[in-house]
Amino acid sequence: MNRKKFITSAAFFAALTSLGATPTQAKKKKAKKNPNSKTGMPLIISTWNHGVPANEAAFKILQNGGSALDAAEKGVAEIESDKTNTSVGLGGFPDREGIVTLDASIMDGSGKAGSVSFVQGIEHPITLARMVMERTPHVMLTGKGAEIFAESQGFKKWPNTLTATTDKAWKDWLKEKNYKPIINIENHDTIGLLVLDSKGFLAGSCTTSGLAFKMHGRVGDSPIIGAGLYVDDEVGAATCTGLGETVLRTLASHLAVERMRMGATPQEACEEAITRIVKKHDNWKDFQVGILAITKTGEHGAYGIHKGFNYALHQDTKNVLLDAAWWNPEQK
Ligand code: SD4
Repeated sequence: MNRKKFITSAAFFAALTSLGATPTQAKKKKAKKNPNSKTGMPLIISTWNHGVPANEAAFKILQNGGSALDAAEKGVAEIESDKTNTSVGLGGFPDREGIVTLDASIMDGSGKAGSVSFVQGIEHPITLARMVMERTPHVMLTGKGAEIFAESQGFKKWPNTLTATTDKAWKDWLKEKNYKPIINIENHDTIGLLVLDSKGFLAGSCTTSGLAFKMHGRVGDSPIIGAGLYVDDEVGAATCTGLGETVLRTLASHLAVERMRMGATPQEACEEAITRIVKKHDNWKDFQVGILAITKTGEHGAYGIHKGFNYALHQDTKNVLLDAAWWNPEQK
Protein backbone atom coordinates (compact mmCIF):
# COMPACT_ATOMS: atom_id res chain seq x y z
CA MET A 1 0.00 0.00 0.00
CA ASN A 2 1.48 3.40 -0.93
CA ARG A 3 1.72 6.13 1.69
CA LYS A 4 -1.24 8.15 0.40
CA LYS A 5 -3.51 5.12 0.32
CA PHE A 6 -2.31 4.14 3.79
CA ILE A 7 -3.11 7.56 5.23
CA THR A 8 -6.54 7.62 3.58
CA SER A 9 -7.45 4.19 4.83
CA ALA A 10 -6.06 4.93 8.31
CA ALA A 11 -8.21 8.07 8.45
CA PHE A 12 -11.17 6.07 7.24
CA PHE A 13 -10.65 3.41 9.94
CA ALA A 14 -10.24 6.09 12.60
CA ALA A 15 -13.51 7.67 11.51
CA LEU A 16 -15.24 4.31 11.63
CA THR A 17 -13.89 3.58 15.09
CA SER A 18 -15.06 6.94 16.35
CA LEU A 19 -18.52 6.00 15.07
CA GLY A 20 -18.38 2.83 17.11
CA ALA A 21 -17.30 0.51 14.29
CA THR A 22 -14.07 -1.50 13.88
CA PRO A 23 -12.19 -1.69 10.58
CA THR A 24 -13.00 -5.29 9.79
CA GLN A 25 -16.58 -5.32 10.95
CA ALA A 26 -19.09 -2.79 12.23
CA LYS A 27 -19.08 -3.27 16.02
CA LYS A 28 -22.39 -5.05 16.33
CA LYS A 29 -24.41 -5.35 19.51
CA LYS A 30 -24.75 -9.01 20.35
CA ALA A 31 -28.05 -10.21 18.90
CA LYS A 32 -30.57 -10.76 21.65
CA LYS A 33 -32.27 -14.13 21.57
CA ASN A 34 -35.10 -15.59 23.54
CA PRO A 35 -33.52 -18.17 25.90
CA ASN A 36 -36.25 -20.68 24.97
CA SER A 37 -35.77 -20.18 21.25
CA LYS A 38 -34.34 -22.97 19.14
CA THR A 39 -34.38 -23.46 15.42
CA GLY A 40 -36.61 -26.09 13.97
CA MET A 41 -39.71 -27.00 12.06
CA PRO A 42 -42.51 -27.54 12.47
CA LEU A 43 -43.13 -24.83 15.00
CA ILE A 44 -46.45 -23.73 16.45
CA ILE A 45 -46.68 -20.88 18.92
CA SER A 46 -49.73 -19.21 20.42
CA THR A 47 -50.81 -16.72 23.05
CA TRP A 48 -51.82 -17.50 26.63
CA ASN A 49 -52.48 -20.83 28.27
CA HIS A 50 -55.32 -21.80 25.93
CA GLY A 51 -52.49 -21.94 23.41
CA VAL A 52 -51.58 -25.39 24.71
CA PRO A 53 -54.70 -27.18 23.40
CA ALA A 54 -54.72 -24.95 20.30
CA ASN A 55 -51.14 -25.96 19.45
CA GLU A 56 -52.07 -29.60 20.00
CA ALA A 57 -54.98 -29.35 17.56
CA ALA A 58 -52.80 -27.50 15.04
CA PHE A 59 -50.03 -30.09 15.32
CA LYS A 60 -52.47 -32.93 14.60
CA ILE A 61 -53.47 -31.17 11.39
CA LEU A 62 -49.81 -30.95 10.32
CA GLN A 63 -49.23 -34.59 11.25
CA ASN A 64 -52.13 -35.60 9.03
CA GLY A 65 -50.64 -33.77 6.08
CA GLY A 66 -52.53 -30.49 6.49
CA SER A 67 -50.99 -27.17 5.48
CA ALA A 68 -49.74 -24.43 7.78
CA LEU A 69 -52.93 -22.55 6.92
CA ASP A 70 -55.13 -25.53 7.88
CA ALA A 71 -53.24 -25.82 11.16
CA ALA A 72 -53.57 -22.10 11.89
CA GLU A 73 -57.32 -22.25 11.30
CA LYS A 74 -58.11 -25.48 13.12
CA GLY A 75 -55.85 -24.76 16.07
CA VAL A 76 -57.75 -21.65 17.10
CA ALA A 77 -61.13 -23.07 16.02
CA GLU A 78 -60.72 -25.52 18.90
CA ILE A 79 -60.67 -22.57 21.33
CA GLU A 80 -63.57 -20.82 19.59
CA SER A 81 -65.73 -23.84 20.40
CA ASP A 82 -64.89 -23.76 24.11
CA LYS A 83 -67.88 -22.05 25.73
CA THR A 84 -66.01 -21.72 29.03
CA ASN A 85 -63.51 -19.41 27.36
CA THR A 86 -64.65 -15.84 28.04
CA SER A 87 -62.41 -14.07 25.56
CA VAL A 88 -62.71 -16.12 22.36
CA GLY A 89 -65.82 -17.30 20.50
CA LEU A 90 -69.46 -17.25 21.52
CA GLY A 91 -68.65 -17.89 25.19
CA GLY A 92 -66.86 -14.52 25.26
CA PHE A 93 -67.82 -11.51 27.34
CA PRO A 94 -70.35 -9.29 25.55
CA ASP A 95 -70.16 -5.61 24.74
CA ARG A 96 -71.97 -3.13 26.98
CA GLU A 97 -75.31 -3.87 25.24
CA GLY A 98 -74.96 -7.55 26.21
CA ILE A 99 -74.07 -8.66 22.68
CA VAL A 100 -71.10 -10.87 21.83
CA THR A 101 -69.32 -9.56 18.73
CA LEU A 102 -66.37 -11.43 17.27
CA ASP A 103 -63.24 -10.45 15.33
CA ALA A 104 -60.85 -12.80 13.52
CA SER A 105 -58.11 -12.81 10.92
CA ILE A 106 -56.02 -15.34 9.05
CA MET A 107 -53.02 -14.90 6.81
CA ASP A 108 -50.61 -17.11 4.97
CA GLY A 109 -47.00 -16.54 4.09
CA SER A 110 -47.72 -15.82 0.44
CA GLY A 111 -49.48 -12.64 1.53
CA LYS A 112 -53.08 -13.84 1.23
CA ALA A 113 -55.26 -12.61 4.07
CA GLY A 114 -58.86 -12.69 5.22
CA SER A 115 -60.69 -11.25 8.17
CA VAL A 116 -64.07 -10.59 9.70
CA SER A 117 -65.04 -8.11 12.35
CA PHE A 118 -68.08 -7.31 14.47
CA VAL A 119 -69.79 -10.61 13.60
CA GLN A 120 -72.51 -12.08 15.75
CA GLY A 121 -73.81 -15.63 16.18
CA ILE A 122 -71.00 -17.37 14.28
CA GLU A 123 -69.19 -20.16 16.10
CA HIS A 124 -66.07 -20.06 13.93
CA PRO A 125 -65.19 -16.55 12.79
CA ILE A 126 -61.72 -17.86 11.88
CA THR A 127 -63.22 -20.20 9.28
CA LEU A 128 -65.33 -17.35 7.98
CA ALA A 129 -62.19 -15.20 7.74
CA ARG A 130 -60.53 -17.95 5.70
CA MET A 131 -63.55 -18.07 3.39
CA VAL A 132 -63.37 -14.31 2.90
CA MET A 133 -59.75 -14.87 1.87
CA GLU A 134 -60.42 -17.82 -0.43
CA ARG A 135 -63.90 -17.22 -1.79
CA THR A 136 -64.28 -13.46 -2.17
CA PRO A 137 -62.29 -10.74 -3.92
CA HIS A 138 -61.93 -8.97 -0.54
CA VAL A 139 -59.76 -9.12 2.56
CA MET A 140 -62.28 -8.06 5.17
CA LEU A 141 -66.02 -8.28 5.76
CA THR A 142 -67.76 -6.65 8.69
CA GLY A 143 -70.94 -7.07 10.72
CA LYS A 144 -74.14 -7.76 8.84
CA GLY A 145 -72.33 -8.22 5.54
CA ALA A 146 -70.05 -10.84 7.05
CA GLU A 147 -73.06 -12.60 8.54
CA ILE A 148 -74.90 -12.63 5.19
CA PHE A 149 -71.78 -14.10 3.59
CA ALA A 150 -71.59 -16.69 6.39
CA GLU A 151 -75.18 -17.72 5.72
CA SER A 152 -74.42 -18.09 2.02
CA GLN A 153 -71.58 -20.43 2.91
CA GLY A 154 -73.79 -22.63 5.10
CA PHE A 155 -72.77 -21.36 8.55
CA LYS A 156 -75.28 -21.89 11.32
CA LYS A 157 -76.42 -18.65 12.96
CA TRP A 158 -76.56 -18.92 16.75
CA PRO A 159 -78.88 -16.74 18.82
CA ASN A 160 -77.31 -14.10 21.02
CA THR A 161 -77.41 -15.92 24.32
CA LEU A 162 -74.85 -15.35 27.02
CA THR A 163 -73.51 -18.18 29.17
CA ALA A 164 -74.31 -18.16 32.91
CA THR A 165 -70.81 -16.76 33.55
CA THR A 166 -70.86 -14.00 30.94
CA ASP A 167 -74.46 -13.04 31.75
CA LYS A 168 -73.57 -12.57 35.41
CA ALA A 169 -70.41 -10.65 34.55
CA TRP A 170 -72.34 -8.31 32.24
CA LYS A 171 -75.08 -7.69 34.81
CA ASP A 172 -72.44 -7.00 37.46
CA TRP A 173 -70.70 -4.63 35.07
CA LEU A 174 -73.93 -2.72 34.41
CA LYS A 175 -74.11 -1.75 38.09
CA GLU A 176 -71.02 0.47 37.90
CA LYS A 177 -70.46 0.71 34.13
CA ASN A 178 -66.78 1.22 34.73
CA TYR A 179 -64.85 0.41 31.55
CA LYS A 180 -61.39 -0.63 32.58
CA PRO A 181 -59.72 -3.45 30.65
CA ILE A 182 -57.75 -5.39 33.21
CA ILE A 183 -54.14 -6.44 32.71
CA ASN A 184 -53.77 -10.18 32.00
CA ILE A 185 -57.51 -10.55 32.34
CA GLU A 186 -58.09 -14.08 33.67
CA ASN A 187 -54.81 -15.03 32.10
CA HIS A 188 -56.50 -16.28 28.99
CA ASP A 189 -57.35 -13.83 26.30
CA THR A 190 -57.36 -13.43 22.53
CA ILE A 191 -55.69 -16.32 20.79
CA GLY A 192 -53.06 -15.56 18.17
CA LEU A 193 -51.34 -18.61 16.68
CA LEU A 194 -48.39 -18.82 14.28
CA VAL A 195 -47.36 -21.92 12.35
CA LEU A 196 -44.22 -22.83 10.47
CA ASP A 197 -44.69 -26.17 8.76
CA SER A 198 -41.89 -28.57 7.92
CA LYS A 199 -41.71 -27.31 4.35
CA GLY A 200 -40.99 -23.80 5.60
CA PHE A 201 -44.43 -22.32 4.90
CA LEU A 202 -45.90 -19.89 7.39
CA ALA A 203 -49.45 -19.05 8.41
CA GLY A 204 -51.13 -17.32 11.31
CA SER A 205 -54.54 -16.78 12.86
CA CYS A 206 -56.05 -14.52 15.47
CA THR A 207 -59.55 -14.68 16.97
CA THR A 208 -61.30 -12.94 19.84
CA SER A 209 -64.51 -11.67 21.35
CA GLY A 210 -62.58 -8.46 21.95
CA LEU A 211 -62.55 -6.44 25.10
CA ALA A 212 -65.27 -7.13 27.62
CA PHE A 213 -67.94 -4.40 27.77
CA LYS A 214 -66.54 -2.48 24.80
CA MET A 215 -68.86 -0.05 22.99
CA HIS A 216 -71.23 -1.69 20.53
CA GLY A 217 -69.49 -1.59 17.16
CA ARG A 218 -65.97 -1.44 18.55
CA VAL A 219 -63.42 -3.38 16.53
CA GLY A 220 -60.00 -4.22 17.94
CA ASP A 221 -56.64 -5.08 16.44
CA SER A 222 -57.25 -8.81 15.95
CA PRO A 223 -58.98 -8.64 12.54
CA ILE A 224 -56.74 -5.89 11.21
CA ILE A 225 -53.95 -7.29 9.07
CA GLY A 226 -50.66 -5.84 10.30
CA ALA A 227 -52.06 -5.01 13.75
CA GLY A 228 -53.12 -8.28 15.42
CA LEU A 229 -51.44 -10.50 12.84
CA TYR A 230 -48.88 -10.38 10.05
CA VAL A 231 -47.23 -13.19 8.11
CA ASP A 232 -44.64 -13.19 5.35
CA ASP A 233 -42.90 -16.37 4.11
CA GLU A 234 -39.82 -14.34 3.22
CA VAL A 235 -39.28 -13.31 6.83
CA GLY A 236 -41.55 -14.63 9.55
CA ALA A 237 -44.76 -13.85 11.39
CA ALA A 238 -46.07 -12.01 14.43
CA THR A 239 -49.26 -11.75 16.45
CA CYS A 240 -50.42 -9.52 19.31
CA THR A 241 -52.77 -9.74 22.25
CA GLY A 242 -53.85 -7.10 24.73
CA LEU A 243 -55.38 -3.65 24.51
CA GLY A 244 -56.18 -3.53 20.81
CA GLU A 245 -56.34 0.24 20.47
CA THR A 246 -52.63 0.51 21.27
CA VAL A 247 -51.77 -2.22 18.77
CA LEU A 248 -53.89 -0.53 16.12
CA ARG A 249 -52.04 2.75 16.64
CA THR A 250 -48.66 1.08 16.13
CA LEU A 251 -49.45 -1.82 13.73
CA ALA A 252 -47.25 -3.83 16.04
CA SER A 253 -47.32 -7.19 14.21
CA HIS A 254 -46.30 -5.60 10.93
CA LEU A 255 -43.69 -3.57 12.76
CA ALA A 256 -42.17 -6.73 14.25
CA VAL A 257 -42.06 -8.56 10.90
CA GLU A 258 -40.48 -5.57 9.19
CA ARG A 259 -37.86 -5.29 11.96
CA MET A 260 -37.00 -8.97 11.39
CA ARG A 261 -36.74 -8.26 7.66
CA MET A 262 -34.12 -5.64 8.54
CA GLY A 263 -32.12 -8.18 10.56
CA ALA A 264 -33.57 -8.08 14.07
CA THR A 265 -33.96 -11.37 15.91
CA PRO A 266 -37.58 -12.22 16.75
CA GLN A 267 -36.89 -11.34 20.38
CA GLU A 268 -35.49 -7.94 19.40
CA ALA A 269 -38.44 -7.38 17.07
CA CYS A 270 -40.91 -8.13 19.86
CA GLU A 271 -39.08 -5.85 22.27
CA GLU A 272 -39.00 -3.02 19.75
CA ALA A 273 -42.72 -3.33 19.06
CA ILE A 274 -43.56 -3.27 22.77
CA THR A 275 -41.16 -0.38 23.39
CA ARG A 276 -42.89 1.57 20.62
CA ILE A 277 -46.28 0.97 22.24
CA VAL A 278 -44.97 2.04 25.65
CA LYS A 279 -43.39 5.19 24.23
CA LYS A 280 -46.60 6.19 22.50
CA HIS A 281 -48.82 5.65 25.55
CA ASP A 282 -48.24 7.54 28.79
CA ASN A 283 -50.75 5.24 30.47
CA TRP A 284 -48.77 2.06 29.70
CA LYS A 285 -49.02 1.02 33.35
CA ASP A 286 -52.77 0.54 32.92
CA PHE A 287 -52.81 -2.01 30.12
CA GLN A 288 -51.11 -5.11 28.83
CA VAL A 289 -49.92 -6.03 25.35
CA GLY A 290 -48.12 -9.26 24.50
CA ILE A 291 -46.47 -10.11 21.20
CA LEU A 292 -45.07 -13.29 19.66
CA ALA A 293 -42.84 -13.45 16.59
CA ILE A 294 -41.23 -16.28 14.65
CA THR A 295 -38.74 -16.48 11.81
CA LYS A 296 -38.95 -18.71 8.78
CA THR A 297 -36.14 -20.77 10.31
CA GLY A 298 -38.15 -21.53 13.44
CA GLU A 299 -36.71 -19.15 16.02
CA HIS A 300 -39.13 -17.25 18.19
CA GLY A 301 -39.45 -14.19 20.39
CA ALA A 302 -42.03 -13.20 23.00
CA TYR A 303 -42.48 -10.05 25.06
CA GLY A 304 -45.09 -8.22 27.09
CA ILE A 305 -45.37 -4.80 28.66
CA HIS A 306 -45.94 -6.40 32.05
CA LYS A 307 -45.16 -9.65 33.75
CA GLY A 308 -47.82 -12.31 33.20
CA PHE A 309 -47.94 -12.77 29.43
CA ASN A 310 -47.49 -16.45 28.70
CA TYR A 311 -47.48 -18.47 25.51
CA ALA A 312 -47.50 -22.04 24.30
CA LEU A 313 -44.66 -23.36 22.16
CA HIS A 314 -44.87 -26.60 20.20
CA GLN A 315 -41.48 -27.56 18.84
CA ASP A 316 -39.47 -30.80 18.77
CA THR A 317 -42.77 -32.62 19.46
CA LYS A 318 -43.01 -30.95 22.90
CA ASN A 319 -45.80 -28.52 23.75
CA VAL A 320 -44.89 -26.26 26.65
CA LEU A 321 -46.28 -23.17 28.35
CA LEU A 322 -43.64 -20.45 28.77
CA ASP A 323 -43.49 -17.04 30.41
CA ALA A 324 -42.55 -14.11 28.22
CA ALA A 325 -40.06 -11.51 29.40
CA TRP A 326 -41.48 -8.03 29.98
CA TRP A 327 -40.72 -4.34 29.61
CA ASN A 328 -41.97 -2.86 32.90
CA PRO A 329 -38.74 -2.05 34.78
CA GLU A 330 -40.62 -1.85 38.08
CA GLN A 331 -41.48 -5.56 37.97
CA LYS A 332 -38.99 -8.24 38.96
C1 SD4 B 1 -58.82 -6.59 21.36
N1 SD4 B 1 -56.60 -7.45 21.29
O1 SD4 B 1 -59.95 -6.76 20.92
C2 SD4 B 1 -57.97 -7.80 21.58
C3 SD4 B 1 -58.19 -8.27 22.98
C4 SD4 B 1 -57.08 -9.07 23.54
O2 SD4 B 1 -55.95 -9.90 25.27
O3 SD4 B 1 -56.17 -9.47 22.90
N2 SD4 B 1 -57.04 -9.29 24.78
O4 SD4 B 1 -58.38 -5.49 21.66
